[in-house]
Amino acid sequence: MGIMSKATIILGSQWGDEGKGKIVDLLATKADVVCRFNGGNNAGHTVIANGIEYDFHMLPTGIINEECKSVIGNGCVVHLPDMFKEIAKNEAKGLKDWKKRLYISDRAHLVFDLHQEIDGLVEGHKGKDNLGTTKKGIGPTYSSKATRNGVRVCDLTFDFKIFEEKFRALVKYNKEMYGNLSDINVEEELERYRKLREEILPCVRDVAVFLHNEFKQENKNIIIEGANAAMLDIDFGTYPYVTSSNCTIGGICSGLGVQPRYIGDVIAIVKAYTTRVGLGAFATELTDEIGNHLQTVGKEFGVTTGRKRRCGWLDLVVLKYTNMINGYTQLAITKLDILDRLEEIKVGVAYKYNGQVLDSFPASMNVLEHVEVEYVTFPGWKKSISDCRTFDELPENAKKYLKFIEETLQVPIKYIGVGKEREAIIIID
Ligand code: 2SA
Ligand code: GDP
Ligand code: MG
Repeated sequence: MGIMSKATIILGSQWGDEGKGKIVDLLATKADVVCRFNGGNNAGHTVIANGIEYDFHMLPTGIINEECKSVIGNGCVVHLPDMFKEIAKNEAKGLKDWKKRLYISDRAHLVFDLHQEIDGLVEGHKGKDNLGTTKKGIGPTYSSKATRNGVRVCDLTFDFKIFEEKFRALVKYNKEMYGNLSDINVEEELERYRKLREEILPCVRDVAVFLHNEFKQENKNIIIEGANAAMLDIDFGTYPYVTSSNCTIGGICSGLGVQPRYIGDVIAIVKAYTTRVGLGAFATELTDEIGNHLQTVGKEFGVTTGRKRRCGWLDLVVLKYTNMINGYTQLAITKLDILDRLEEIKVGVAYKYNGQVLDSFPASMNVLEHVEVEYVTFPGWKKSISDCRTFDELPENAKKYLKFIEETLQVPIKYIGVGKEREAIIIID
């Protein structure tokens, strides 16, 4: 097969916000390339580097490393005005020369303001059955892609006349589909995009070709960063309470044009408990004071919308299922420190429905909403682990908790997060 490099994959293994940003950042300090393959600025990845807190939504987390190329793949959807706001915010924190190292796929689809408005209209129309989306226009843009009237980055950069035609057609179609869509000043919008075009021109390329050439070389350090998470995957997640992209392993090949043979380690980012933002069934959810404790101590608020995240016990049924789909080779357990003060800690190990243990994760939300969870209970360690930097330094009860996760999933733990800062991590060799 000749010389080649393989990518390290970072995937959310639960419902998102597991702390992917922090682990990507850790690996990105030595990376040549960091890629996003799915989603848009619905994602919110927090990184605390050199005392500065960054939150990335559309930009790959690698963007703060000046030696690293950051790639937005064809599987992503991009709202350019929001991306420039994100860039400006990060420039104020010291981000420099991003134009030289941000590569945007010419095949990525553009999110327009009208998609964001439609997101709100659809949610409003669903009333109490809404999904709790981020209202960033993600679903409507992937809908435009699937109905084949979406507008891609290449339409904007190749010839503005083509963009103009496609944009006018998109507005007309959606005005017809959504009678209460507000009036769009098409001429103003076109003017705005004429300027944005100039800004992004240096960044746009066929990123599949770029990546293919990188992979063909030896010793290239390539990180692929998942946005959202397995249980939000449009195919394998808790449909319809999901996002509109493939957040699981298959999304990498289709969202970047990467061959399966270039996939190396697959790191599952696993929060030591479970959170979910937005609506949908959540079997191990805690609506009591322990749930409130996790929410408060874990500062569980959405990075994009500021919404409170729902909290619950770790769910190994979810993790076994997402491991089956993604094939994890390493685990990164994050936010273990948030469990420091608990008397006891539970872990969901099986779902029962109508008195029978289920042998797979239910596809139907009607089943999931009514499962009974079987738990294993562990004693808490009741002391701070924030200063621990080796596995041996952890309290015995914390070690037992971690070993149980590792043994159940049969995947080794490589990283343990003990605080939010970059250095608050245990790395197991
Ligand atoms: P969307 O906007 O169409 O993708 O929403 C569909 C569902 O996907 C969930 N979703 C998320 N869940 C966790 N984290 C996300 N990113 C932000 C964060 C969320 C925030 O990092 O905190 O700030 O609220 C994210 N993005 C989408 C969403 O809640 C819906 O359930
Ligand atoms: P992502 O979407 O998976 O990148 O995660 P988010 O950034 O949305 O949410 C994770 C939150 O947990 C952020 O505020 C991180 O700073 C924080 N965090 C990550 N790892 C740890 C950890 O090990 N301990 C603590 N206390 N916080 C962490
Ligand atoms: Mg997040």
